[in-house]
Amino acid sequence: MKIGIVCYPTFGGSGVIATELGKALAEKGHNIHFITYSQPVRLDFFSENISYHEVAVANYPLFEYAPYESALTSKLVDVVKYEKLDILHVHYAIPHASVAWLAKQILATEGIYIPIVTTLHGTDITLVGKDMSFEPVVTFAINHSDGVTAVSESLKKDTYLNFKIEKEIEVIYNFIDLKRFSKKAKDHFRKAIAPFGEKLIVHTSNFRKVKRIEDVVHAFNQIIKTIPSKLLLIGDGPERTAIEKLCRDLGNCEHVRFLGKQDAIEEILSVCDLFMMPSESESFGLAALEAMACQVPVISSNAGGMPELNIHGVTGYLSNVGDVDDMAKNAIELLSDPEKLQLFRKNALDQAKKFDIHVIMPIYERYYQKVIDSVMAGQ
Ligand code: GMT
Repeated sequence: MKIGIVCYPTFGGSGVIATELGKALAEKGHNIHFITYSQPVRLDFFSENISYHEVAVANYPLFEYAPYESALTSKLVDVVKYEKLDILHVHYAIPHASVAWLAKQILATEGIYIPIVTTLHGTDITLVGKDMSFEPVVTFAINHSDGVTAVSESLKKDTYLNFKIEKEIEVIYNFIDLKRFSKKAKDHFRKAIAPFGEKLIVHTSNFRKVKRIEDVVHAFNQIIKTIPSKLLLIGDGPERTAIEKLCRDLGNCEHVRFLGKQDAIEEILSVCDLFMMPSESESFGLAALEAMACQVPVISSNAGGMPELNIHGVTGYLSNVGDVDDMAKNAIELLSDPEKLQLFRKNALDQAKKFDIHVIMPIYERYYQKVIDSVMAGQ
C-alpha cells in the first residue's frame, strides 16, 4: 500500500506512535510518505520505502498566526495526487482530521478518492478537543473520517461521551518495539547515579500540567523517608521550573536529577526500579509501556486508559488521581520486598509483550484494507 502519515513530528506520544508505525510498515514493504512540518524525531534512518514531505508555511506580514492548516491541506493534495497514495492516516484530531477532510474534498473535484483514517490519541479528545473553540470541528472531522481509531477503550468511551459521534471507533492499542525497549546491562550507570545502592524511581514526560509531576515529587518525598532512593525526571516542558522550585522548597534536590530530553531512554529505564505516572488524564500511557518493556513496574493513577495497561497488584499499582499517600505506600511496599519487586518486573515485561509492534501493526494493516474496500465499494 502507499500510505500517507500526518502527525506532530515531536517527542509527544502521538508523533512517536505515528513514526514507529510508518517505519514498521515500510519494513514490511509498504510505501510510506510522512507529511509533517519538520522531520519526525524518531525518523532517524534511511529506507527506500520512506519519503518525507516537509510542510513549509509561507510567512506574510499580514499573518498574525501562520496558516499551518492551509499549507498542510495543499501539501496533502499534492502528495496524494502525485505519489498516488492509497490511504491517508492522520494522527491527533486537531487539526489533522479536518485538514484531511478538506484535502479529500479538493481531490474529489478532480476525481481522486482518498480514504482517511483518523487516530485519536488523548488530549485531542480529553482536554483540548472538547473545548468550545475546537469541539464542532473535531466532531465534524471524526464523523467525516472514513475510519476512526482510538488508542484505548477508555479513549473510545470518552470520545462518545464528549462528542456526538455517529462513527464506529476501532480500538487499536499503542505498541512498543521490544527490540529497542528491553532491559540493557547498564550497571555502570546505576553505580554512578546511585553509588550506595539506592533505589531508582523514574518519571518521563513532556512536563505538562496534565502529568501531575508534583505528585511524583511529593510521593518521592515520603518514599525517601523509608527507602534510600533517587528520583530521575526525564523530559522537559512548561512545568519544569515549578517542579525544580518544589524540590528546593521540600529540600530534596540532592536526591532528584533532572535529566532533560533523552534519546536513549531505554538505557536509563533499564537501571530503574519503579516508574511513576500520576497523570490527571492519560488515554494509554506510552511512557509507562516503555518502562514495562524494560522490566520496570509502574505506580500510576487510575485515570483514562491506565488500568488497561497497568494491572493493579500485578504489573504495579493504581491509585486515585492525586492520592499521593497511596502512591507512596504502594511504592514503599514494592521497593521493600525484593521477591515481589522481581515478580512485578517479570509481570511488567509479560504485559508489555501483549503490545508488541509485531502484534499491533498487522491490525492497522487489516484496518486500512477494510477502510479502502468500504470507500471503494461506496463510490
Ligand atoms: O498529551 C501527551 O502527553 C502527548 C499525547 C500526544 O498525542 O502526543 O499523548 C497521548 O498519546 C499517546 C500516544 O497515543 C498516549 O500514550 C498518551 O497516553 C496520550 N496522553 C494523554 O492522554 C495525556
